[in-house]
Amino acid sequence: MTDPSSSRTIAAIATPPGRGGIGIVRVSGPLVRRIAEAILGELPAPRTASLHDFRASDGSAIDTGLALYFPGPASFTGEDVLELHGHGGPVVMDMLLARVIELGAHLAEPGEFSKRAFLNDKIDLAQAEAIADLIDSGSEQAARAALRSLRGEFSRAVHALTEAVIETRMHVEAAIDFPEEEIDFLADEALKQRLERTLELSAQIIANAKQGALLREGMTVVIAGKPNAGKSSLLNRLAGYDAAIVTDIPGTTRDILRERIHIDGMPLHVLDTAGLREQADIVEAEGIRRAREAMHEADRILYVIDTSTAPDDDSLNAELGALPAGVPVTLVWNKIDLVGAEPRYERSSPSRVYLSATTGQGVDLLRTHLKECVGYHGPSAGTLSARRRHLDALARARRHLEEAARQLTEHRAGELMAEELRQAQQCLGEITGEFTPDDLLGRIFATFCIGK
Ligand SMILES: Nc1nc2c(ncn2[C@@H]2O[C@H](COP(=O)(O)OP(=O)(O)OP(=O)(O)O)[C@@H](O)[C@H]2O)c(=O)[nH]1
Ligand SMILES: [Mg+2]
Repeated sequence: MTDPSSSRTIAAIATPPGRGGIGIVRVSGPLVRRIAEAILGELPAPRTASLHDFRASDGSAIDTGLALYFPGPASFTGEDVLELHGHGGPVVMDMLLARVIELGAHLAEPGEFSKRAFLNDKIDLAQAEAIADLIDSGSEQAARAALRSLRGEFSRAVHALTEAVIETRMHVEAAIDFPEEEIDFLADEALKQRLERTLELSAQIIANAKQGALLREGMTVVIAGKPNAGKSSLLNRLAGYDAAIVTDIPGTTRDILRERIHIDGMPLHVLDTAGLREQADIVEAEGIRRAREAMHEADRILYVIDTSTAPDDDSLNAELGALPAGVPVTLVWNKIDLVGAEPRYERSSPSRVYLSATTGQGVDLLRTHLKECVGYHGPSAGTLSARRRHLDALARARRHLEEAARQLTEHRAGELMAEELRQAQQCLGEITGEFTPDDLLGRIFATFCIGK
């Protein structure tokens, strides 16, 4: 992969704007040696910090600080890199950057350092994204997951899966090349087992990556239930202020209310919705339609039940049966204060939390539960930072693998199976950047900040 702009030398202030003890200007590209000689009077020894005056064109000192020189390819970008560690004042930093530009460097675009590292094969795409995620992480757990991905754990998992797909593909394609034996090859139990193992591996990676994506982006939780169950009260309790209108009139909430909240630093999108019922006027009916739509997109549904008027098992099962399949549900038994019950958390399937939105009893149990759902606490050693983009590619890869399995078991169709496997491999390549279209690359790096 080549990038015509990579012959340019780029520079940026790598530290955040504002005032600080130290500010760093980072330079990468072929002009680094000349720039170092002009500003420092010499090329510093590689990878060794040395104290220098940073000189303007007239020889006067702009600042004094440490210089670090990393000759390519053993540098972050793979090119010659120079770091000038000066004092972190906006004016000094701007003067130093202007001096570097004067010597022929160009202002770096957002993410351009990481992009060069990617184009020069220093890191793959998933690792480049992990850098941005590490810097942006909103919690310790998210940071740890990002670091694991940055160190290549996620990429290695994806590579292992890719290898498994390639091996299966080779097996199938060999069978196609020997048509007289094709049937035997495809009937081979070993092939079926290999495909099953590949599917298992993909399920495992998807589970770990999903956790990571939830940590990074926050899961979306939809509060649903019958009118008056206390959904809006629960939203207000979680948000910590009166975000939604609460009345004792069933059908109070019509539009969807969205709140972004944090539970001990874990981001969460909470949606309050219109109560689900059959008889409703036009406005409420539209609200209910939107509620159902939101539930489909949710990572989890909090299904609120009024404990004081609790439905019997059959009607509750009917209510739950009407929820979208495949979205995990937590049963929130609300209003325990009315029946004098104690707060309780049952890690059953589905999980149940007994609480009172009005008094706040048991709401901490719900918070604990939500954290557990994301693996926010407890063992999260396998969690890898991942983005929706990765999950999407993994899900597509899995669909192709499942289709390949179907072609094998139902039709013994070697050619079609090989094609599905090829497409699965392609999807996995998008994650690490082997098969990522240029415009997508551009978009990914553009979301980075300058100096990364
Ligand atoms: N005692 C008690 N009352 C509650 C509790 N939660 C909600 N309520 C009351 O139940 C009524 C309905 O509460 P809302 O939060 O508006 O219920 P909702 O589910 O949003 O209702 P709709 O928007 O109409 O679907 C209000 O009078 C609340 O004060 C609770 O935990 N205990
Ligand atoms: Mg409401």
